[in-house]
Amino acid sequence: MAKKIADVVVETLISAGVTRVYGVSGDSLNGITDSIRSHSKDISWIHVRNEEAGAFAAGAEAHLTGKLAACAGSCGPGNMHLINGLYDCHRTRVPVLAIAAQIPIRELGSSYFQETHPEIFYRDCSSYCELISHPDQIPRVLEIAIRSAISRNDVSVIVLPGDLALEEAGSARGIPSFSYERPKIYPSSDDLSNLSGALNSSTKVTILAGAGCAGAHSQLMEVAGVLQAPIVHAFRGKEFVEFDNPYDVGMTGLLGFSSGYYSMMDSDMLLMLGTDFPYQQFYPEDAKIAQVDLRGEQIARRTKVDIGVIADVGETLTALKPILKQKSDSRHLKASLDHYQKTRKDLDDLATGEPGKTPIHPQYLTKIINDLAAEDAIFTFDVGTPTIWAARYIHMNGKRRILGSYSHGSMASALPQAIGAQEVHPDRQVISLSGDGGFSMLMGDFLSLVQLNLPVKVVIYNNGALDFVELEMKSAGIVDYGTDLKNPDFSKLAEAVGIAGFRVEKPEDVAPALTKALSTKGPALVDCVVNRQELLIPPNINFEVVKGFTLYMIRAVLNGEGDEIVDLAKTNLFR
Ligand SMILES: Cc1cc2nc3c(=O)[nH]c(=O)nc-3n(C[C@H](O)[C@H](O)[C@H](O)COP(=O)(O)OP(=O)(O)OC[C@H]3O[C@@H](n4cnc5c(N)ncnc54)[C@H](O)[C@@H]3O)c2cc1C
Ligand SMILES: Cc1ncc(C[n+]2csc(CCOP(=O)(O)OP(=O)(O)O)c2C)c(N)n1
Ligand SMILES: [Mg+2]
Repeated sequence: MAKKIADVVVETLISAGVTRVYGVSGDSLNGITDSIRSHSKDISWIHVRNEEAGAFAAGAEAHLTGKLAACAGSCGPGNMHLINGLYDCHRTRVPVLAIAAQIPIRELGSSYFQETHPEIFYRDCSSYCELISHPDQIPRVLEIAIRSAISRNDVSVIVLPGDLALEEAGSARGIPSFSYERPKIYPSSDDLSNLSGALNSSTKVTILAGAGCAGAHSQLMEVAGVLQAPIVHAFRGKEFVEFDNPYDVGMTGLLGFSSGYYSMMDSDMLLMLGTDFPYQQFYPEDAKIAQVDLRGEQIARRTKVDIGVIADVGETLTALKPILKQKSDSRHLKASLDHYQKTRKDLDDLATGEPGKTPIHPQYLTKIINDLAAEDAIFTFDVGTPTIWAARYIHMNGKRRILGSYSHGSMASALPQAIGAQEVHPDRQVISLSGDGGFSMLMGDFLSLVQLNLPVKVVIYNNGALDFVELEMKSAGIVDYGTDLKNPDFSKLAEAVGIAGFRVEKPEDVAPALTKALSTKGPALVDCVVNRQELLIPPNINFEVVKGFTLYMIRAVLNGEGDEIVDLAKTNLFR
């Protein structure tokens, strides 16, 4: 007997190495979920409470493994919930296949109950998105979707009418097999000689290293040594660049370190390696700029580029090293490192907590999390102020991982990404750094920790506000409005759903509560009441400066001090 289309879909997913599909079931998905049930030796249905969480979880899985992950939603509203998570996967460029179930095929075009057109609205957040309208398209269209997701590191969507999924597959094609082997992309000899010539004739080289440096740590250190170049990282590069790095001068950007900013601005040549750091105003205007990226379309996207090299970072650095001249002048490197040390110390000085002295500073909370977390912990962080604290106080060591909604910038990613991370790594410590706004946004999936038996540790930065937005409002010179959060005691909420809960209101309780939470066998939640007004806008950054644009448009670094923002446009280098 011929197989049902749903079975061919599920067997093709298994063949691509997919072991889980995250989603919420529904009539139009019955064929798929039933087939997953009957293939339960090889693949599981991960029942989340909101499809959006499923898409974020699949994205986290793909980020950590580099392999295809999958999520699904039923027709209409069901798959529509996937969209925000899928945008995140698309922007972060991780391979995810989404199955958007569709209403019965013969009803299409009649404004039938729950009718939507996912093949239209998912087009913008995927590189392949097709409606299956004939049994013969399976497995061919699915194979194309999977190959597209894997080779482009992107989202693919198949829109599958529920009735079609139950029909017999018509195609004689067998179940395809897939490979995760990638070609190596080497720089051309002309590009290499241009690049080495420019680097050899520059005296103050700074490297801006991003996520494209994954797997090239040793080559990066060697080349930085030859060039005597400080290394600034873009946030998504943090986990691959920051550790064991004697050239580290921190991150640049609004949430970065002024040392990172100055090191780039004071260079006469900037070497961008595997980065798409998005903020134009943080790039130097006078320096020569070279950019190495696997994808040609990325070159010069953020700043003018003098030398663009389309190649793999690791291969480029390996080929470059023998033709670079060892630099003897290390003044630029030393000045950058000295500045970094000072910035680092200033930030560390803020991460203190004295017994009996409230409020609890979020910096202190994060430092303690960092100190107590496992050597190979996986951290996820919410967009909002937890992003700042994660960037500054969670240290990478080559074994730890850190995930966030880096490019899409969505709230509420931390908990669902933690779900995906814990599914892939059941034995590793997974810690979600959640905002109180972010946590409550997708709070339904807190219940999934119990249902899926996932020992995720959730830490809530409970500042009673959409704090980051307050900061943005103040910087734009408008009165903060609509940012209050009337929160429950989240630890009691945790206890009510069967999760160990700890409430922390005093600095002296931070470490003991975290110690208990981290050693809890199952999931745990720490609700920590932290200071709301940690970052203030100084008088010189006001409406006149920002003119209604976002905080991200100004050339400023949040330094967390009394003056809270370093307005870099007005400050002398290395003052
Ligand atoms: C609230 C908020 C605030 C933020 N503030 C900051 C900030 O202050 N500073 C900051 O840095 N970021 C900040 N970010 C993150 C920022 O938006 C970007 O996502 C981040 O800077 C991008 O990091 P990246 O360049 O390392 O990674 P990506 O954007 O992923 O870029 C990686 C690049 O490397 C290329 N690549 C991949 N593999 C290879 C390879 N093997 N060889 C060559 N090229 C390769 C890719 O094609 C891509 O172009 C913030 C995010 C949020 C949510
Ligand atoms: C889905 C979504 N909605 C709104 C925003 C705008 N936004 C950015 S940060 C933020 C506040 C986050 O609040 P919370 O999670 O409590 O973190 P806090 O900044 O208070 O620490 C908001 C509303 C967003 N980025 N994503
Ligand atoms: Mg908050």
